Amino acid sequence: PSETGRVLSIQSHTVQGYVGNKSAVFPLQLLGYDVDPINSVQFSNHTGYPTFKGQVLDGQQLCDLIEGLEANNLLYYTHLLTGYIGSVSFLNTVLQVVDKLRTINPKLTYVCDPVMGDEGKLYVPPELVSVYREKVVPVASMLTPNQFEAEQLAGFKIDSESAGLEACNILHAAGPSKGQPPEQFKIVIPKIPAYFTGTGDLMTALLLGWSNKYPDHLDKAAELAVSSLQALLHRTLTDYERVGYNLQSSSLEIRLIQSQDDIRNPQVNYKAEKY
Ligand code: PLP
Ligand code: PXL
Repeated sequence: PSETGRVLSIQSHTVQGYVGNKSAVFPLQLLGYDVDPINSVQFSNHTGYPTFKGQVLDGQQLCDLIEGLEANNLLYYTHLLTGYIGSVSFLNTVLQVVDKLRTINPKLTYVCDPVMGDEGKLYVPPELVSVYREKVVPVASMLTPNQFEAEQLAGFKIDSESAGLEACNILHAAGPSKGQPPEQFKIVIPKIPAYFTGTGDLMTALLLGWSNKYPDHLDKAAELAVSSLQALLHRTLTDYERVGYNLQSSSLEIRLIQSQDDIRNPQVNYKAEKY
């Protein structure tokens, strides 16, 4: 494995529970990264609860933080990681941050989770979709869309495995390393009959962490990330079941801290099959 890095992570903060930076920072630190979190919001809890309270950072406030770092020569990062972004103006500011970080480190890896929605529904303003498609996809080094998000970005319905592969080809060709031949593989994961929050944020962080350690073996990196995540999901499920919780009644808070050994040293139980 090669050297670890310095990650700027622009994501949500929740006081209670694990989404956004609360899901991403600790695992990246466990994998040996220096992580500098910018909290794009600070909420009491995630938005899946009946209510939440808190503050939202605007694009100017993000610029202020970046300027402060720049003024002290503290803007050297190997990786930028972004997750849920709630407005076009904030996303446009993030795009300026990508440019600025790349003037300081042209090799900066931008890992983008293009959070837009799930199960056929958008949960961000619809104007964000074209910004992700037209401006973010071309500059992102790694994208982690779910099926719905891949459909939004590729522009067609994914109703088969071959349509999924085609969407990946289209997104890859629109990205910054279009010259490289895309490598495709799949990992089969049994569906767990429960809802979790923060898992996508954790998955993207783990993919960043492991793909940087094994840059020429994305299949191995994905096996490690998926294996950690599945171990954590099974622990979460078991813990809730032990106290007799109704798994369908709301989404489960992931057992992140309790899963630190599975993050540091995952046992690979899920293997990638090459196409
Ligand atoms: N990736 C994997 C392998 C998962 O198991 C999960 C959820 O459990 C996710 C990603 C999260 O998906 P989403 O981004 O749709 O929340
Ligand atoms: O996991 C994505 C996410 C990010 N940020 C906030 C959230 C959620 C999911 O609920 O509430 C504030």
